[in-house]
Amino acid sequence: MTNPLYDQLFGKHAGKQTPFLLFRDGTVLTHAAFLEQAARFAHVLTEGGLKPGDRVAVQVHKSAEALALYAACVQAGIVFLPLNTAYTVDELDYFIDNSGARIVICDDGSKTLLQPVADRLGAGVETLNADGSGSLSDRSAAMPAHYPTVERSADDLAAFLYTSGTTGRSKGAMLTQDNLLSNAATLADLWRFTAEDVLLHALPIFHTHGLFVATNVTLIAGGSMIFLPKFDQDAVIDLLPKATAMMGVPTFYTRLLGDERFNRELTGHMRLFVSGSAPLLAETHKDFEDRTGHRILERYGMTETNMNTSNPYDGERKAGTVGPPLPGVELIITDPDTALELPHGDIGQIEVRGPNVFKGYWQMPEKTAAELRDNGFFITGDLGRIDEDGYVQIVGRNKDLIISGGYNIYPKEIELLLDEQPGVLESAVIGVPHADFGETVLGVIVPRPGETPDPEQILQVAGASLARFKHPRKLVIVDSLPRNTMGKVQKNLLRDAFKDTFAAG
Ligand code: MCA
Ligand code: AMP
Repeated sequence: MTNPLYDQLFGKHAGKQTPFLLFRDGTVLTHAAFLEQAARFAHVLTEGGLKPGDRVAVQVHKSAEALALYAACVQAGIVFLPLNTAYTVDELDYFIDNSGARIVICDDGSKTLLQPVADRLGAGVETLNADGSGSLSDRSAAMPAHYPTVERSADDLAAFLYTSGTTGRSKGAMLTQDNLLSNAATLADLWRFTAEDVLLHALPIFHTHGLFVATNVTLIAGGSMIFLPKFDQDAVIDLLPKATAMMGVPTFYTRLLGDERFNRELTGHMRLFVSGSAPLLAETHKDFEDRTGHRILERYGMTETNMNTSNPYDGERKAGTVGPPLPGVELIITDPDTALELPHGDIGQIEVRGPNVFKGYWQMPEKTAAELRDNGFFITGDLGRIDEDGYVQIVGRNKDLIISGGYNIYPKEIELLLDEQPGVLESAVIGVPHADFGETVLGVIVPRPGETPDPEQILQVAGASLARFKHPRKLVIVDSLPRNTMGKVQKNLLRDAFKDTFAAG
């Protein structure tokens, strides 16, 4: 085998005239046509001087071509670095610089802003638009539809995904071919994916869930995907009759439950609904079953580890749990202070080890050492327990993280920005319950003595440098922040004080 990830996900479908991507307008892209486009892109990238192991930073809208670019990188041994389309130029500057990406691929609309950043950092720029047009596609048109797959081993890097941290600086999680491949194989088997499956794909493809779980699982099984540019309720309801399975964040399911067209009749033929990326309320699990007769299958993962646990396909899918560890994955509960394993049933920090666990953070050995133990266990930062049936329950987080609609937001990054604003002495950013997004961002500000910060103006400044989903939905001004005897801000008290701010959505 020359390139295990390419061979298992893509190569084995070469020449197949079977449907791979289905679109709302009825268009179908076959496996063969998809792979030919990928091969053409691989030629453009390597003729542009990229070598195996080089990084390509990609901030493009979801499209067949965007996915073909991922396949092209795998085939050419290039490290694929997908970036949230909501990121601002300031945010992208950091990712391009930190990763040392040799080329940036964005849409024509972002090129003017990104070109100077790329020039300063010595990277090239190509464009790829939502409709598949752009300089990358133009250049690819003249390229051969076959590309000699570059040899890679299971331990070679396949992708970087940036994940924020408690210090506010994002870290590039280095994922190997085997991290992705082993997880895709395990999940496809566990969730019984076959070539007959049609996955309704409404997730973004710049994160683990939409790219490595949804797409890789479908590809390894040889199935097809109804490929929606984003979650659009009408489109999902229109197309569900053609699908066999769907994966989503809890917001997808709460939104669908708010629509009376989403009922037993519409979903009766479906084989599977999977949820992850954020906690699914037991209440949503129950409402979903009452409405459709389906029990959502909840699983638990992270950027650094892909998926760790899953409720079973057959057998009890327990609401409020994320199921037992996946085959091949070890999961232990440890004491955060002593790092010792806790007795069965106790609450502690969740640690995982297995072929799914990443190689470390790019050029950050201290951060890697702090989270990835020498014995191979990764400290997830989640708190949980294992119940009497071996199912994992996540009960909280030992890390300061907000999850809004499935997107992760690290308060520190926002606090650093708020603290710099005129009239602000200090700030605390917290997550508070939100009916649609699960949690949303609230900023708490303490003014400098005698000064009156202007929340409107502060929100405007934040808007210029932070992705929209990270913006505080509200800023409140308080006299002081509650602190414990060690001087640490007691965010739990703030969360409690402001828990009803958005309770009604
Ligand atoms: C959009 N907005 C958001 C979010 N999404 N704000 C906070 N949190 C969000 N998640 C902004 C929009 O810019 C817009 O701002 C306003 O909120 C409302 O937009 P709306 O149209 O309602 O939102 P949407 O475009 O429908 O998007 C909501 C969404 C989307 C469908 C839930 O966020 C989504 O697809 N989330 C999935 C994220 C995901 O794939 N996570 C997996 C990460 P304005 O109105 O001001 O313009 S991987 C992971 O976590 C691990 C590994 C795992 O286990 O899977
Ligand atoms: P990310 O940084 O995007 O990799 O997000 C990973 C985090 O999402 C995990 O550490 C958990 O805190 C959270 N997460 C993922 N799936 C679930 C789930 N099913 N239930 C609760 N939290 C989850």
